[in-house]
Amino acid sequence: MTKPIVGILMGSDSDFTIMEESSKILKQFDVEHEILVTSAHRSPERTRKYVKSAEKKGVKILIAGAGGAAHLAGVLAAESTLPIIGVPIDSSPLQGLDALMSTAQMPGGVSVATMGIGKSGAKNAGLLAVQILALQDKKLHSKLLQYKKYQAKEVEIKSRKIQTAHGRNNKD
Ligand code: RP5
Repeated sequence: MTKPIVGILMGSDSDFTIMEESSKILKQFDVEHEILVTSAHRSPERTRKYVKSAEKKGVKILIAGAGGAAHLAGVLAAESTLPIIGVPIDSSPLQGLDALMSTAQMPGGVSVATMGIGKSGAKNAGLLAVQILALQDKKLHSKLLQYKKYQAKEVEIKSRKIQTAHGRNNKD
C-alpha cells in the first residue's frame, strides 16, 4: 500500500456513515487516504499525536467530521499547518447547526475550510481535497475536468427524462 496523502478523521464511529462520502470521492480519484476515529474532547492526546505523525509521514490534507460542539477540525488547525477541511455532522438534537457554527466560527489566525452539514458536506470535503492536490498534479486535474463534464451530462440526461415524462403527461 502506498502512503496516505489525505487523513479522514471523525469524532465517533457513529459519524462514519456520513464521512464515508469523503472516502468514496477520494477512491474515485485514486487518492490514497486513511480513516480514523479520534475525538477532540474524548481523546485529545490521541488527536494531537495523530496530527504530528500525519505531518511526518507525508499526509497533505486533513478532513475532520464531528457533531455537536464540534471542535475536532479546530483542534487540528491549532496543531498543524496542513489545510484542514471541516465537516459538521447532524448527530445532535440541533441537527448539525451547532456543529456548523462550532466548525465555521474559528478565531482569526486559525483556518478551517468548513463544508455544509452532512453527506453533501462530506462529499465536497473529499472533492476540495482533490482540487487542492490537483493544483500540483496534472493527472488529477484532468480527472477533475472529466468529473465536471460527466456531472453536466447527467443534468442533461435527467432533464431529458423529465421533459419526456412531461410531454407524455400533456398528451394524457
Ligand atoms: C461528536 O459527538 C461525534 O463527532 C459525534 O457526531 C457525536 C456523538 O458521538 P457518539 O455519542 O455517537 O459517540 O463528538
